[in-house]
Amino acid sequence: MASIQETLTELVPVKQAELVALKKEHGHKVIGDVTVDQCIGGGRDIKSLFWETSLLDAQEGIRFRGYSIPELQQKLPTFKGPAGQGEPTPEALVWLMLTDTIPTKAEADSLTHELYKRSEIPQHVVALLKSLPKSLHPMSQLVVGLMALQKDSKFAAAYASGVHKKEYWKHTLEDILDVWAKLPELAALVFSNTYKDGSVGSKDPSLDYSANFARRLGYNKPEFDELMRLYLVIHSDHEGGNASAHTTHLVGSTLSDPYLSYSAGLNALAGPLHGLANQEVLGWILDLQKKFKAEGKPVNKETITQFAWETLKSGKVIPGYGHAVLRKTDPRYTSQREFALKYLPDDELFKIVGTIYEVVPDVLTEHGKTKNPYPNVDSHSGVLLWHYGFKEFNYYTVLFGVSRALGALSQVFWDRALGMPLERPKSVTSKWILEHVNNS
Ligand code: FCX
Repeated sequence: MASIQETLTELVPVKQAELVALKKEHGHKVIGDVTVDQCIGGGRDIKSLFWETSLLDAQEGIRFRGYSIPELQQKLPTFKGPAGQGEPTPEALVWLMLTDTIPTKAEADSLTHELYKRSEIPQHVVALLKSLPKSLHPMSQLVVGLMALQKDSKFAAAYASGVHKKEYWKHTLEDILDVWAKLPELAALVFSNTYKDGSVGSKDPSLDYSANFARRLGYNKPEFDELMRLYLVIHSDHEGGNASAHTTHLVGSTLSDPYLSYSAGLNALAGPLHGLANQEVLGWILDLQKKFKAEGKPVNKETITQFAWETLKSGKVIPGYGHAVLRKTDPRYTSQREFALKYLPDDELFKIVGTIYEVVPDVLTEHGKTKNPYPNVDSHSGVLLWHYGFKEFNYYTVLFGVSRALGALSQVFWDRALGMPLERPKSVTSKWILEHVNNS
């Protein structure tokens, strides 16, 4: 069986030739126009990014290399065996995102092994993380840890020694495998530094990436391992325009190595309109519960509606709802709901999430601003973690950060393998726009 490195060594020249042919044959053709609204409106829908690992449809949601989430659940190998014996593993998804091919169980397992081998964290990084104040947000701690690991970047070392540009992708792949392997370790250290005594649970070479991450965090239940697999799979990639993926790609285009590029992506993920929304959702639900308990009222459709309007009238967003591109319920929300129906149908917070779903789309529609009144991925993830006793919700975005590395860096691999150039779109001033529209 070929390793991931051997498989990619065969594939890279094929994909390079395909891109050369695409440019030669179709390079001059038009795929979109840009309006003034789009230019001053965050670039929505402008087709100007190249992203191979996944594609988002506004109505249907995300597809990874052409496969929807339910299709991944039917086709990708699981921890126990072939597809269908539980949730797919993130290692299997990574194989698919990198190679454009569904892996066999043996191929996915070889990647598990490869990552396990690389997972050790140097002592200077452990000491650095332990020196950080517990009050520093876990996302900031994660970025500090990843930046400190950059000392060992194989790409940066190869570049400094004058390696030929045709070889960049090999050293990039080395770094990417190292970052994927070490991120859960870093994340577990951040967790322990923030909430426990600084020590982490032990890992086990017979387990997969997700179960080992769960053990490091202190969780031993196979059902929680399944949740971790689902979580790491569905948060991994959402095409290229979202802020964390785009930032990683942009910074990588300067030939910053994968440590530097993904640290930048994590900083984007840490914003409340992006990944931080998952902690905001939990906070919103707990505030709602607390308020109505204090007032002696039940949490039901009426009180949730009242709370939603209070949020909107105080000039805040309802976290976990709306999306820049999606225009329907996020399939990542649906897959988490299905998990909850299977494993925790009677959970109190899960029921509240269900009731929120029954009323908030109508509230947002009546409010009349948001283009998409439906829930996104962040509106469900917190209650699943909470159910298993994972209540440190300021930490939730770190889990998102471990997952998003899988997609964003799979694309960085192809960026270097395909020789993608420095990203540098054109900006214009308001004066330029006025002159342009008046003269056309
Ligand atoms: N609650 C209240 N108002 C909302 C809203 C929400 N959930 N979603 C959108 N709006 C508002 C916007 O704030 C904007 O108001 P403005 O005109 O006063 O600036 C208006 O509706 C139009 O926004 P819209 O075009 O629909 O959405 P955007 O593309 O500008 O923004 C996000 C998309 C996701 C940022 C927006 O829906 C939001 O703030 N949602 C809540 C935060 C959240 O859940 N983020 C996570 C998103 C995602 F899943 C992820 O990255 O993790």
